[in-house]
Amino acid sequence: MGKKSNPLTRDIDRASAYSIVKMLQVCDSQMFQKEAGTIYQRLLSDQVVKTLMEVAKRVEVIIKDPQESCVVMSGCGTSGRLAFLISSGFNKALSQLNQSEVYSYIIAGGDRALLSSQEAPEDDPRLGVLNLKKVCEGKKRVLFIGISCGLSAPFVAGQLDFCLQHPEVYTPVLVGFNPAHQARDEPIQDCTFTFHSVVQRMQELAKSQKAFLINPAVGPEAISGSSRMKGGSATKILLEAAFSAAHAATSSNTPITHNGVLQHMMAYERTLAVTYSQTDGITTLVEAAGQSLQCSRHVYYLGWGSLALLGLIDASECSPTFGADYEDVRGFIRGGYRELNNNDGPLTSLGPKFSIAHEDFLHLILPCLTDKDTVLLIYTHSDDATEVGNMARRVREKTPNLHAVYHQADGDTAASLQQDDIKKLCLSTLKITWPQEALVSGTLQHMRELSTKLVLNAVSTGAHVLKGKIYQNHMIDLQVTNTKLYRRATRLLQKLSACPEEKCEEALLKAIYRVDMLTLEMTSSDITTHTCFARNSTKVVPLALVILLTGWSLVEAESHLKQQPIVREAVAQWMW
Ligand code: S6P
Repeated sequence: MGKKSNPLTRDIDRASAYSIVKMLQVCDSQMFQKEAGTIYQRLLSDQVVKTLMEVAKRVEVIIKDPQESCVVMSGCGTSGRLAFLISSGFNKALSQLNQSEVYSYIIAGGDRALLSSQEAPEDDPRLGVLNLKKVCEGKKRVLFIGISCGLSAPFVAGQLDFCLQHPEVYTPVLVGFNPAHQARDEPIQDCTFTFHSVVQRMQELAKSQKAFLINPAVGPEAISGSSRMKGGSATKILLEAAFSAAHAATSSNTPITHNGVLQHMMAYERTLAVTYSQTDGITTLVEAAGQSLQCSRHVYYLGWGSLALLGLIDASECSPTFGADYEDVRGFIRGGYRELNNNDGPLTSLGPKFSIAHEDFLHLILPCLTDKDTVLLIYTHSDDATEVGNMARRVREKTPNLHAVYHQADGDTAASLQQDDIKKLCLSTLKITWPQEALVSGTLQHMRELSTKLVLNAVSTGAHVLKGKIYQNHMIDLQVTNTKLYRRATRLLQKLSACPEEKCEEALLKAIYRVDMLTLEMTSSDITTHTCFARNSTKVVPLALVILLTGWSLVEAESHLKQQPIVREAVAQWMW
């Protein structure tokens, strides 16, 4: 998944909002493509389902012995955010049954990374191990689930290596979306292992079920490397299928079966169909958000319950993915940190981007809201409709550019009366109706969450594409703040300029250090030093590309880029 660009979206940068949504639909449906014709496992492959069953059995044992054991999920960026979302949901489900919570999450960079981009800790395997030891203190049995979509994060590799060294306590599971042989083989500073070598050791142990690998192919991302999209969705699908089976086994004595796990996963396939059957509604949202971003205004997600979390997550990903400012797309959750219930509690003191409650929106944002901003209400029929209505009215006083994403259960007429009032206040309402059977099978929440994720990913991706942030299907203005991103930037420069690797890296360094002549100190520093320095530089990759294509000096390149900040146009102009 990591390095390939998806041929389906090669021209996404020049597509209309409607075509963008259609392309995303085709990309997402690749997740459920069957194995035929490929040698790689897919999401619904027998082997994947079998492994999920084994993992579910381990989780079942842990739920029955919560004092001495736990399930830990860990990842960087989106993978860590998904670890948080999933652990929150399943812990809540356990509490509702008066059972002890068994799930914990680790996100590289700590809780601040749930809401902001912290790319550097991804490179630190030791930090991963420290975090893991802390979470597992006193536990005798730990099911560790490391999530790295590209099988690449050193933070996770360190944790898996630690588990492999302590098999008496830890059983490692790896979730990712690359074939094992494509795991990253780049040396990790001060370590004897690479991600690839860890995967090889796990493959050996997997034969005796002492380790588990869950790595189906899901097809390349619509925007190259944007694993927040399919990577995140597939992570959610796989882990929820396994945990749901474990919960059903403990609470209602339903045995963990192949068919049970498969059926749960297929409910997500239906989720895609239900969601994308609303292409027109999603297109309207993409257009509205695109227009807001195009005129440097903002998009706000106001959500209730766990769906609000998906808004927070989607918004926080815009800055690392599109080089956006945190104010461009923002999420707010009813109940703020109380509802979030994260490890470290309220993070408000860390700065304005950590204000996430609806009250914060009312105090900080509402007074300056204009009709160029787009506001999205995200809620379900079980949320307090009076409250949603009040919020809608407050927003409506400032702007008509208010939209709703509303999930209702089939045949739920009681809720629809109040819903009508809200609908009248909104410019558009994306109404997603779920069949009653989803209510019964307990998959409703998971389906609504995935559906919301797909819609919001489409809105923020589509809006940034319309803003001109993408070239073909590559994000050019990516941050270069860890080794993965540094390598990606170099590859991208090679691809777009056709210059040799060495020259591309040289241009990249010039743009990072903002000089025309690199000093020996700069060229002899390691990648970590470069990526640390790059934290304070902007437009690094576009600048490097302009330098490569035109031979201009840094100052010249900077001034041209200022005149034409839309990277798509800028690049097109220099390339032909
Ligand atoms: C990707 C996102 C990143 C990744 C992170 C972890 O859209 O912006 O933050 O989630 O780099 O990647 P991986 O491959 O280890 O899951």
